[in-house]
Amino acid sequence: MILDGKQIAADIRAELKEQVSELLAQGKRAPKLAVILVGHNPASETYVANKIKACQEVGIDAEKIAYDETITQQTLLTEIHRLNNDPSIDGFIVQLPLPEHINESAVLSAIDFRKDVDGLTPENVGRTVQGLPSLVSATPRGIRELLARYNIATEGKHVVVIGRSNIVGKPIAMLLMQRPYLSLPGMSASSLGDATVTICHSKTQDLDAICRTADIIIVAAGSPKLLTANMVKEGVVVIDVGINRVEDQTTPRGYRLVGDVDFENVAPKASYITPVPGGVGPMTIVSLLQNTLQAYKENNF
Ligand code: NAD
Ligand code: L34
Repeated sequence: MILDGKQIAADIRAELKEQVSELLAQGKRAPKLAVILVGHNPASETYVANKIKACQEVGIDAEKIAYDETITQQTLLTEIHRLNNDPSIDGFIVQLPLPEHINESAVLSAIDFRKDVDGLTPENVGRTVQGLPSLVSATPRGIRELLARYNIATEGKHVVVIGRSNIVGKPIAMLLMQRPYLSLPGMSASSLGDATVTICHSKTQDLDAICRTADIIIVAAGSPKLLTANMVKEGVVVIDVGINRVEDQTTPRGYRLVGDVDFENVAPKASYITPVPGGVGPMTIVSLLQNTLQAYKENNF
């Protein structure tokens, strides 16, 4: 069965739209998100455009703040401090990747954790690890929501995560291994967690054998067809986070998007599987909107 992230994200946007119009009906202002984009990475431009469009659809105000890739780290930090102190902004993100000359962790650490709707500050990551209320990064939040809405239980299951990034691999592993006392505001009632999690990465030995013991596999490696049919057991749940552009002259854009999974051959063995596009990507975007509404409600700037 296909895990239809595109449809679930549309359902959640409709729910968010109702919640925002309720706020407006009460005479409150709309929530507001700001997105900082540095440089002209075509993929980043698409993702940011999708984020702004989704905000507009649900009635969240959105502002894009674009800089040339020559921006200095100091100018970027000054802008972050301005957003931290601007009471009209409920949350903001810095779209990654940043140019080489900018220290990513210095930039992320400068964000006020109460406005960190990407959940990437050390404060929010630490709070998530300790099971305290926090803003959880968008992609892991979206994956968890997708599993919840399809009633896919994780308790006692062996989850294999391929990839150890701060933005996906580490936080999704942490969320799924936890006791499910951490329930996010605005999330489905069914809480997920209590899984046995194995995190794999580029130095992992015998990835194939580890994957064959998995009930659920989450792949976030950025490598087309990394997960093949011989690596999965019958009935596996597969979450494909990868977004790769492969050249394809038969398409108008000259490329098509593929994930990290050999979808055609893995899908027949899977009980559930996400497509690319239309799986985790749209869930990432809608989770950012949920985080923005959460920040708006928790803070009274
Ligand atoms: P990354 O690109 O920073 O790092 C890749 C990770 O995969 C590393 O930890 C590496 O050790 C591991 N890896 C690479 N090749 C491997 C292999 N052959 N075997 C085992 N492990 C391997 O990670 P990221 O930022 O999480 O991005 C991963 C992919 O997910 C990219 O394609 C990215 O575009 C995509 N992504 C998608 C979304 C979404 O919303 N759909 C969100 C974030 C990232
Ligand atoms: N700070 N940087 C920060 N936060 C994030 O959450 C991200 N990410 C990742 C890259 N850098 C970031 C995103 O937003 C990846 N990502 C993202 C967002 C949206 C989509 C994919 C990745 C998305 O909309 N995917 C569509 C297809 C889009 C297309 O046509 O290219 C999909 O259906 O998968």
